[in-house]
Amino acid sequence: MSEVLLERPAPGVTLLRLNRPEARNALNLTVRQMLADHFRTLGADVETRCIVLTGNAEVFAAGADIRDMAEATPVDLILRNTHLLWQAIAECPKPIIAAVNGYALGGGCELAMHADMIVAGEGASFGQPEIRVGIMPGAGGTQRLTRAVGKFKAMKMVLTGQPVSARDADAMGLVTEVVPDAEVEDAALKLAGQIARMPPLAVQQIKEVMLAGQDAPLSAALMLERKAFQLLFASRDQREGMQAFLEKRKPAYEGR
Ligand code: CO8
Repeated sequence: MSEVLLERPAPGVTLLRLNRPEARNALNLTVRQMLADHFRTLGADVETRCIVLTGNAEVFAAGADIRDMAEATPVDLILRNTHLLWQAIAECPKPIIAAVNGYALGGGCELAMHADMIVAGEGASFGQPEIRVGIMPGAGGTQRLTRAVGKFKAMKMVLTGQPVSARDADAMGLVTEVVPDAEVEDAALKLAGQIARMPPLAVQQIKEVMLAGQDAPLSAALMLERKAFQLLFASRDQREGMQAFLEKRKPAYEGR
């Protein structure tokens, strides 16, 4: 069976399920290539309005596959070009929700942080344990984590490798919401369904501006926001959304 399963649980919602339980969903090169391919395809798929990425009830992902790396040389790592695979996820224009049960460690935590929202089960844990196997995070763990939770919390996690609980992750701002373990997938799908019913052009502009704005000076970020805001007034969905409000009816968005 495939190591990444694709399901379409509801209109507009696509679910990607990591499926390597025997290796705790460790992200081997095949899985990372499959994820990149899926995210590239779904980014251009009109039927997909929101993507949910999940693992299983015990583990989201236990990191990069240590067997793939144990004997690797720096040249092997350069030639693998895996940053291009991560980039395919980071550049996906559709909102991504990580639904996390159990461990999200190392590359697994970094994968969750590629998402736009994280729904975590009460028993989930997040960590960057790379230091415990002699290395350091290599897919954004030193950077995305610091941006999410601040230097002082991130340093402790990365320098000790000690994971944090879902509750602590929530308090730090690393997750969107914490729900009972058995409800993680449903909560993520419900959130995805809500987003899937929103006007797609507005969704796309919001994601693009929020992510690009994070890396820009405030003045440039505000300009990006202003331009995107103005651009949406060229869409039929802007007319429809506002007319529907004024006519006290539900909007019927077309995505144009
Ligand atoms: N890689 C390869 N195999 C793994 C991994 C992994 N990351 N994690 C678990 N496995 C395998 C085990 O080797 C074991 O295999 P086998 O049955 O053949 O012996 C099987 O999964 C089950 O593992 P455990 O018996 O350890 O299962 P437990 O439920 O007792 O524990 C844990 C689960 C806590 C998740 C534990 O397996 C663990 O600590 N795993 C390693 C976590 C870790 O160190 N992750 C960081 C990896 S390094 C990394 O992610 C670098 C990212 C860099 C970005 C990528 C740039 C290229």
